[in-house]
Order: sequence, then structure tokens, then C-alpha cells
Amino acid sequence: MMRGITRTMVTAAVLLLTAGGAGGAQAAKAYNDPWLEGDLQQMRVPSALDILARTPQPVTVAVVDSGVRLDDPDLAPHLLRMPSAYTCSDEYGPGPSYAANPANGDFGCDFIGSGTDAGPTTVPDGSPSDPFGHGTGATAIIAAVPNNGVGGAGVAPNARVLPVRACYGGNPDCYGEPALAALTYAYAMGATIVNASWPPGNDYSSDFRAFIASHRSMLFVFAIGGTDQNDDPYTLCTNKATFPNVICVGLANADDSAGTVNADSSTDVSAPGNAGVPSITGTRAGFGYTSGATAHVSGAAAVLRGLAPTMSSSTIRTVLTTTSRQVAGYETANKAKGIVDLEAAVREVQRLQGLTTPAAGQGAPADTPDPFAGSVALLPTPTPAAALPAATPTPTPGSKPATPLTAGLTLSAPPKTIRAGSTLTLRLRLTAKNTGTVTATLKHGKSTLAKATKKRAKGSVKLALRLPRTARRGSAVLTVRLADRKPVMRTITVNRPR
Ligand SMILES: [Ca+2]
Ligand SMILES: [Ca+2]
Repeated sequence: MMRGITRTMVTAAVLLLTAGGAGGAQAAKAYNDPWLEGDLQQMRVPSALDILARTPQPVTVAVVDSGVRLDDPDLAPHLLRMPSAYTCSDEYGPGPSYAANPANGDFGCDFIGSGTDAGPTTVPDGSPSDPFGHGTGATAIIAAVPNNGVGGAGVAPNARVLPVRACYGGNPDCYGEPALAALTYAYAMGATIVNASWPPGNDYSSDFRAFIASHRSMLFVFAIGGTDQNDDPYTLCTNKATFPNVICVGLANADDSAGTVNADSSTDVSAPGNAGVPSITGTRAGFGYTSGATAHVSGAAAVLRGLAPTMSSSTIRTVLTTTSRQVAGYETANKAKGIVDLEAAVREVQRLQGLTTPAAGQGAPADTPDPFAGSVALLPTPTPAAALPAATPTPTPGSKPATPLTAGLTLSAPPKTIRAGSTLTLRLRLTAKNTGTVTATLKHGKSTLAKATKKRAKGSVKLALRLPRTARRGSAVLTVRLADRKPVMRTITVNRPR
């Protein structure tokens, strides 16, 4: 998905973007961002934003990747902070977890902690910062603030990015439990588009595929990763009956010729790989290719979803594919699909919605006012995180309200190992206003090794779990739960007694 691409830098301080491609509209839109390339014109983004029948609603796009540079001034205003305390790993089973909280300045979830390669998972945290730049590049393409004189311009002024770090390395490698946890988390946070700038190979687990099939309110945008899938087309891309909410993206070169990785029947649509770069890095070295193409499609989908929040994911996919710009010889040469044409897609969505498409330049503003102010805290400027007010999430239109999100308690780090025959003492604190029965269980498979309960718990709580000397040794799962909230879970190894 990545390739060393020499960036063709546009140095003009103000670049006048004119609509390009087939059926060129008259609209023109000036951007003053210094790092623009030709990608927006190639997809007819400026002219699309000039004919919107109404201002698009904000759309939460989860970028599941290597993370996001959280301090980039061109991205930060469009990044989502945690809407409420949320334990980053308890959705997908036992393991270390972290109670992300806006009061801590947390943006989202990091499911792999400091893991930088395909090594073991380390401790998650609430700061999905990006050591590689891959997820940052995707975020810039989707949601960089346009027309602010800094960095590039994203495709979707209405997109708000939920940064999710779940992929190792900078290529990136996204698999296993972190990948599934990331999708689950994205859903819980109200994301209706998942940008996955990585290929959905057939080795993903049945649970991973089942999650996608059963969450059709979400549109999953995947990258075609190479030519190897010609022999083994991705099921997630080809089985439209089961996965109507998946769109798989190939590469269109800047001159509209097909990217070499496009020789595949899995591809739904193509898009540019080049893009404006994150302002803070000033480079997109190692990013582009189908990763960039995927992000462009996520941005296009975010505009359409914001325009028509009740439109199904499969309809958005159909609109993007059927309105894509066909290039002579493109399809037959190597099975490449058409290039996304956002203006044509917007016109089609407005037709389907019974909306009258305004004349070029007469449309509604594409930039939504800060839609989450007072509900989900945003970082308005790249200043150090101050204490942010706790807030309840605003469900994104078309998504299920995300409840319950919080475990309602924080758990001081329990030991990683314990001996059979000893007592495990847990210290936890119920977060403000929470009170109720707290239960803690230590289980080995279905067998309960120890259990403790505290009724009418409030504030600081101590729980003691006594393990019998005969307790089965090995990896056990500690589950701590307040009432019927989602539990906090840890893995603890039970060793032989003294
Ligand atoms: Ca981190
Ligand atoms: Ca910008």
C-alpha cells in the first residue's frame, strides 16, 4: 500500500482549482493551502462542494491505522476526542485495558500501545499518536482543514476523524484482535465510515468478517493491496450479498492511467493515491498508493453520507461506483474500475433524495460549523490538553446511539501474576456520581477461581479475592464490573502456591 513516491509539490500560495474531468462543470473553488496536489481536481471535489443542495451533516470517520499525529494544526480541529470514559480493550475480550477519558486529553484508543512491529500487544492507551505517518496521511486526505493556509485540504470538510491505532508498523499490518477491537470501538463511538487503508485479505477471522456483515450502518472502505489477490480475490470485496457495506479501492495514477495494483476483480472503484500532505510532516514519504486512494474514497463517502444521512452504506457504494468516471481503455486493460467523480456522485445522491441541485457556485456551504461543540470535545488549536468537560456523545445520524460506553470505574493496576492460595486485593475508584454493586471475578475458562462483591459501592473501593491453593494455574481473566456496565478486564497469571 505504500511506495516511495516523489512528491510533486505545488508551491503556489494560492492555487485555483478548476473542475476537471469529463463533463467539466463551471465551478471553481480557490484554496489557499500550500500542499495541494491534483487529487481534488481529479475527483472533482471542488465542483462537488459548490453544488451541495444542503450543508452536509458531520460524519464520524474512524481511521483505523498506525495512529494519527494529534498535534498537526491542519488536522487537530477535525479530530475527535473521547466523548466519555471508555475502556479501550474490554470490547474484544481479556487483555490489558485503558480507561480513555476526555479529562486526560484522550483522543481515542490505541489498542497496541507502543507496539511498533508485528510483536506482542503492549498496553493500550488513550493517545493514538502515530509513530509512522501512515494513518496521519490518510487523515489528511479525508479531513485536513481546507482553506486555512496550512498543509493540504481534505476531501470532506464535514468529516470528523476518530483516530484509532490498531495497526503495527507503517505499512501497516492490521490483523487479529486489535483490528476487530478497533472496528467494535469505532461502532461504539458512532463512526459510520471506517477508513481501512489496508487490504482485507482472506485470512481475517470469521469474527472480523461477521462484524462487518452485521454492522451495515457502517461503510468499510478497504484498499486493494497488490496483485497477489488475483489468484485469491478478497471475499470481503467480491461477496456483495454478504458485504454490501464494503467498498474496495484501487489506484488511479495522476494522469488517470490505472495503477498497477488495479489488476484485480476485487476492485469496486479507483481514486488518486497522491494527496496534500500533513502540515506537520511536510512530506508524505511512504504514503500514497492505494492507501491514499482508499482515504480519498472515505472522504467522498463522508460527503455523501453527510448529505443524505439515512442513505444506506450499500447505496453509497453503488453511487460511487456507478457515477465513477470511465477512462477509455482503463477497464479492459487491467480490470481497473472508474475513478471516483464526486460531483457526479453528489448530483446522483441529490437526485435520489429529491433535492434540486443548485447551479455551480450556488450551493450550500460545505463547511459545517463545529458540530460537536459542547457534546464531543474537539481540540480547537494544537495546545496542550487542558481539562475538558465530560460530555455525552452525540449519535451520528444513521448510527445507533452508543450506549453504554463507560465502565464507571477505574481500576488500579492489579498484579500480572498471583499465587494460588493467596489473596488478590483490588483497589478501584468509582467515577463521579456512580454507585452500585461492584463484582470482581477471576475465571479460568468457565471455571470461577475467586469472586468478590461490594454492594452500594461508592468512591474508593477495596475488594479481596481469595484463591484456593488448588486454583488452576495459568492465564486467568479478571473481570470487574459496576452494575450492568461494560466490565473492565485484565489477564492475570495464576502461579503455583508457595
Ligand atoms: Ca499511544
Ligand atoms: Ca489546510
